[in-house]
Amino acid sequence: MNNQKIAEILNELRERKSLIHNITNEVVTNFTANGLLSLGAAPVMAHAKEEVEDMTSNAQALILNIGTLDENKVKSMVLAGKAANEKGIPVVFDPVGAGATPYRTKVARNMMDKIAVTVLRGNAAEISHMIGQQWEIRGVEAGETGGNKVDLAKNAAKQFNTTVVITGKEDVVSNGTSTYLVENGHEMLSKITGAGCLLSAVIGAFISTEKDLLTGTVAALATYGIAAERAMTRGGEKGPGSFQIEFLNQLNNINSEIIAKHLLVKEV
Ligand code: ATP
Ligand code: TZP
Ligand code: MG
Ligand code: MG
Repeated sequence: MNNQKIAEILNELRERKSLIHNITNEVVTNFTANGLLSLGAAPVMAHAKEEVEDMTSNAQALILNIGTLDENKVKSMVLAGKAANEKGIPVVFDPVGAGATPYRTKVARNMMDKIAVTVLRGNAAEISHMIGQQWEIRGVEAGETGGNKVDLAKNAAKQFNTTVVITGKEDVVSNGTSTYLVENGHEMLSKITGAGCLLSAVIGAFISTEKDLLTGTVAALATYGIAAERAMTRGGEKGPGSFQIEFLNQLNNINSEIIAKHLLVKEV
């Protein structure tokens, strides 16, 4: 993975101002929209069953996030997901809290049956519960790591026949055959709500312009992590409140020179 390629994808999504349709949770809606705008994409939030298919059809990526789920939202997600599949629009699925309750786990697994998900992104606990393992989860947060994240990502990618991202201190991306580790990021991201949810939307923005899913996904993770590192030396170190604001600034400011200096990606 080279920094030139990452910069190219970022420039293209900015030029194109990719429209990202989010059906997401009530906690992170505003932060996700602001994060996508800062990066250079165009967010839209819409979840009414009467309009989701039309909205998705006009978008360059669809993000499905079950953070605050209910039956209506789940129905809308399936409708939108099917519309995206028909039109060849990439779908990112964030199974927030899978494993925390049986309902969430069931909905998350059903989603993988009903929709062709392009990229599945979660913390290690969520992904483990999706494939029948039970790593510790507390609400929407992963507990202590319950095993090898590289193996977990590979297994999930094979089982679902898709690209899987597991985030945490290091991020793992696997399609079951090739696997990458992205070491950019900062633990302050775990002190603000929605860091994972916004990342899922950012992955959608990157794969809206890059058809090679491993490349697009790794590019998204590295860009996001480097923006967080930069935020921590420009005011974010004061605490989570300042960090959240400065992180948005750095998603806006990040460019090819900054990426070239800080990129930490390896194939494993
Ligand atoms: P959780 O609720 O368990 O925190 P999440 O859905 O919020 O899960 P994270 O795993 O926190 O998602 O990942 C969101 C972003 O935060 C990713 O870019 C990840 O690399 C980064 N991140 C999380 N924890 C750390 C850490 N300890 N060090 C560096 N980066 C981190
Ligand atoms: N509760 C339901 S959804 C949500 C919370 C706290 C936000 C989760 O965001 P993230 O990105 O997984 O930390
Ligand atoms: Mg987090
Ligand atoms: Mg999450």
